[in-house]
Amino acid sequence: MSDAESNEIDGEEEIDLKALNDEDLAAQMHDDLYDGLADEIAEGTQILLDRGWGAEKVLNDALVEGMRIVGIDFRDGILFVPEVLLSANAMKAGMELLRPLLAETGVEPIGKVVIGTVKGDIHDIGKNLVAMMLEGAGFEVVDIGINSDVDSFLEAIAQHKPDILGMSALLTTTMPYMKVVIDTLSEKGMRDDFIILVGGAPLNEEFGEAIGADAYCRDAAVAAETASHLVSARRAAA
Ligand code: B1M
Repeated sequence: MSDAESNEIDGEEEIDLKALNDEDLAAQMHDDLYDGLADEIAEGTQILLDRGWGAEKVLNDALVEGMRIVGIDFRDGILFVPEVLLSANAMKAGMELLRPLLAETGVEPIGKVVIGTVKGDIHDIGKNLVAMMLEGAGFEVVDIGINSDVDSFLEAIAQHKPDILGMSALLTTTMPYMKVVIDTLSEKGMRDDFIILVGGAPLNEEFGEAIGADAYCRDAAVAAETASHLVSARRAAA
């Protein structure tokens, strides 16, 4: 790295993000996410946008990829909860800048979604991204947050009368709770009142089918596509 790109301040290396080319900047953002540097992530995100990167490219290549690396070291016991919380906070600083771009839509809502992370689970980055992309696809989104139990879902459904119910789970221990919600809806005779979409890193298509969801969505883009497709299909069939 040249002197123009880095300075030594109080023994800490200060990097001029603007002086980096796109590839080095994305790599630097992976490091900054790892180190939980929210200001640097916001700055890097803005620089990439200013250079003409699309919001989805910034999201996937700079932020999600950085979080993937964090996840590996978290799994391997190299990073711990407090450090990963800082990474999550930094990721959110970048996502805040992307939010208006991902959620940009000038049209009337094409449907309503109630979404939440299920009981026992406090991971919300993926859910928040899904909510943003659904908004971008033209849905009105009611986000009921993390650690949501059956009653919270039922309350939100009664209040908002959504077309779609979305559930997120990031832990193998919390994903079975999605079935608890779906079974409760079935018992109450409400299961077919809306489309149910599920997602989260430990899930797969078979799991989605086994618990009686309408679809498993691998990522936020697939969630937005699937939501639009299933809502149109349901309206056409009505
Ligand atoms: Co946690 N954590 N965590 N964690 N954490 C994972 C999930 C883990 C895989 C890490 C690892 O071991 N490699 C592991 C789970 C293992 C397992 O069960 N299979 C794990 C663990 C074990 C834990 C704790 C138990 C650790 C501990 O305390 N010992 C603990 C549990 C807390 C709890 O929930 N009760 C815990 C805590 C935390 C933090 C609080 C520190 C923090 C969360 C902060 C926050 O979310 N605000 C955290 C984080 C950040 C992670 C990792 C590193 C990153 C998750 C993330 O944000 N990914 C994660 C490792 C990993 O996944 N690589 C890990 C980025 C995000 C964009 O992707 O969430 O997958 P993702 O969302 C995607 C798709 O999955 C999909 O679309 C999204 C966008 O494309 N999607 C949906 C998600 N939800 C959807 C819903 C839909 C559709 C699609 O509905 C329609």
